[in-house]
Amino acid sequence: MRRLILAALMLLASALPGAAQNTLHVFNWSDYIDPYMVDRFQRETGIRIRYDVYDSLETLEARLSAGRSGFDIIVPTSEPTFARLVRAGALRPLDMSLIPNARHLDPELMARVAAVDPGNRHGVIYLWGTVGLGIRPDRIRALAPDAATDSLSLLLDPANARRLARCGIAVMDSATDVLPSVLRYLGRNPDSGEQADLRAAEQALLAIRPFLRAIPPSSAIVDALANGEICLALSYSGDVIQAASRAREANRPFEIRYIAPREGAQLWFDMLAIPADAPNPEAAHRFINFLLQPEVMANITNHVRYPSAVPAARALLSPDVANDPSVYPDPAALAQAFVAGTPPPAVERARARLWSRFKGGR
Ligand code: N2P
Repeated sequence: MRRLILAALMLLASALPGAAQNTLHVFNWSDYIDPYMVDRFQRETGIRIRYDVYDSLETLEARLSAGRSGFDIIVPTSEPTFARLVRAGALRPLDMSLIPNARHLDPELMARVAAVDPGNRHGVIYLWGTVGLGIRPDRIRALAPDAATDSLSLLLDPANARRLARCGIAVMDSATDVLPSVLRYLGRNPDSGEQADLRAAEQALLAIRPFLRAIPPSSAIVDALANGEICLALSYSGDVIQAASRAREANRPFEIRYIAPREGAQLWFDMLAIPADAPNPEAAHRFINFLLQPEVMANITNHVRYPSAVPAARALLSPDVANDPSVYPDPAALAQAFVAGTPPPAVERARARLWSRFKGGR
């Protein structure tokens, strides 16, 4: 009898618009939204957002593979993570009738991610960007005056790294988002799983390892650059541009600049997606639809300095963001850019091992 009453009560609770029904659990990259937009969604809908962050695809994948994540919204990069989730059936197909604002999306950009998600059924682009260098031009001019500042050689030529070690160098902690750029710099296939290529990448990384101050989570690089603790970093475009604006706001006596390497920057697209087992898919759809409003997207880009896939948002940006040439990469940089693929599991494991040897400096 007790058990029956309990079952009846539970049934009742799930039918009521109770706590679980009214909560949306978001798992997003750090520094990747305008917090006022989170508040606004909560106020407009009465849905409470529980917001957690990660700062690498490795962390996101680990949390998801543990199972039953409880997340309603995740923001995986189209390749490799989103592609893997689509293939594994781990995402819920989107109900486009609940996302009328998807009409604002740039069809050309959406076509690019359809390569891994036929028909764009499981995700829409949130923000996009590149992987490149954050630099402090004043320190680099002083310590390595002859070094090219538009090339990954600033970091990966050991002669440069040796000279710049004094002002602080950091490489974000992510095999997935660093190795493709290293391979590309070496003139190799960025997706390669060939032993010879991986060995070459490892050697290149080990050769600069003694000169690195840190291999921190990507989220730590923003402040380290803005505070002047480091003068060179490999990280995500918008994170560096956020650092530049934080340095300006704090009246630092130096400038931070973002460099998309001339060897070709890795271009990536981050997707809004709903896990197949999301507890609150209805709220997740509402959130996606909310985010895709041009005015909301403009606020987000103003705040995080990453471009969106909503062209109408561009006219609504604040002038300093709209006029910053590094926020929306110019056509020349885009033509040079490459998109990384989705390495098979064995290659992924070899890369992870390479990365831990690099971190350990052996
Ligand atoms: C934000 C990181 C950007 C996402 N801190 C990289 N795909």
